[in-house]
Amino acid sequence: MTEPLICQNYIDGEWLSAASVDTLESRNPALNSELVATFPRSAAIDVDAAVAAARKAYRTWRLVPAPARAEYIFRVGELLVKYKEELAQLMSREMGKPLKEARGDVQEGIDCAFYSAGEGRRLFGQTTPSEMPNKFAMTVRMPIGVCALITPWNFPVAIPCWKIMPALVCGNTVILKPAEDTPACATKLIQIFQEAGLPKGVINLVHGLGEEAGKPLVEHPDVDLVSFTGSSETGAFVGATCGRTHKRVCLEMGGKNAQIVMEDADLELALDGAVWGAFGTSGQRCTATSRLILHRDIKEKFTAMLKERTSKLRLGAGTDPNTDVGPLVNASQLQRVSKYLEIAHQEGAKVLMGGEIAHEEQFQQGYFFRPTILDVTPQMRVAREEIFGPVVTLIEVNSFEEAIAILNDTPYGLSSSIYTRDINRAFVAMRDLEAGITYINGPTIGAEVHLPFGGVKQTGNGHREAGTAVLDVFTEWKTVYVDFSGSLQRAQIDNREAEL
Ligand code: UN1
Repeated sequence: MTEPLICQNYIDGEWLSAASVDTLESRNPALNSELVATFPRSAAIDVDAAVAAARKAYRTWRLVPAPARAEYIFRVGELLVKYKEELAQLMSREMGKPLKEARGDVQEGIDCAFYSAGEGRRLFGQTTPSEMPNKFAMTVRMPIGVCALITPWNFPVAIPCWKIMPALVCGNTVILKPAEDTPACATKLIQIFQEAGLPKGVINLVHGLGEEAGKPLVEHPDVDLVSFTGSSETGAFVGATCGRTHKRVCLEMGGKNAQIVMEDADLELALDGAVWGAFGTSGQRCTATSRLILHRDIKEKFTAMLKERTSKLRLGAGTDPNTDVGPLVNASQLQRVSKYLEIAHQEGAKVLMGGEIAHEEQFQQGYFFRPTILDVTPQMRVAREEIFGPVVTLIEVNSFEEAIAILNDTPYGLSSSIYTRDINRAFVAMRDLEAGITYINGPTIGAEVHLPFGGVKQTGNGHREAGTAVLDVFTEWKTVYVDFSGSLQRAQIDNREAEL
């Protein structure tokens, strides 16, 4: 067994314990006896130190030319390539996702590094004519300042990279508060930024619990921006706090994503998509397929195909190369999923497969829930609320129009998908599905880093991560006028004098 990692905070270029001597534990969700790491139980006093370091570093970092800032991120990308396997193994042990997916998670970080690094030589603004003679007008992107980045455990490398990399290229300094389930992944990631040679204070790491470390960070008066990915409940607190204190805030929260399968779809293809979308990462993705909206003509056949395929999925530890579906991340997630199954029973949903904790000997030390298929009606809570586990609900519809209406009948709007061979339906779906992302003949998961990522309705607050859209999160526009006429020119007035 590998020795547990002793994680520390990283503040002003130093690895430090928290002010409190208390530490917390990160354990393998497939094998609870295995301690993966211990990490500091930070509090407001540690957050203060990190914010002060980030504030100090901001004064000089914002003046480093953007292409030079970006070169550090390029180096991080190269180091992520070097440490990819090590990080993937650690991730699999720490939060349970199968190795193949863990490698994909790190790869998303690598992609983000090389993409963000290129942005250092773009960060385009606009030039536009002035209405006055001998006057020049342009816009430039300015950094915001000190950014608090609060990240979840389900993509413990990719999501921090999505936030840290563009934030730094844009000239901000950051404090990362990672999820308490994945402190080891966060520590290893920040070590990589350190190895890339980032100046001290530009990137800081504060471990701990949401209540004790996350909350003071969000409330801190010297934090200018908060970027948060996680639950809708915590997001509501973050949004309200930032609203009250006039901080910029980017929120990525819940989803209840659906895949439509029409009667003209390639059913084998739709099946591949459904299984990957519903059970990849044990359904613990914001983008996971939680509802399958099936046309009545194919429902019976498709359900039989789905049951057959799902029954072959191998449940196991993420580190076992034969595993298809790993454990849930912790006991409370297991409890949450079990609770939803109780609700499903009470509401009269039909359990077509799974529906229970896996009790066999080899699963006893982990948080394993069997891949589950529920036949439901659209009003049931399991068809409306985010479960975040390996549970997919089947909803029958009579028409294309009904399929669209049911898909949209949710407060969330992150990802959506339709399988059809009808080009007209595909285009109507692209227009009418209320979601930040729509896939045609592909599953609801699989976002790429150079395109905007985010949701409509209650999934987010109008911002997008990734792509060039993320620059609008991490910069403010500055409008610059240069008057080279040598005299006072009054806009809207002096150029209208002749009209009198
Ligand atoms: C998330 O679950 O928050 O599209 C991120 C996907 C991944 C990212 C998911 N590339 O599923």
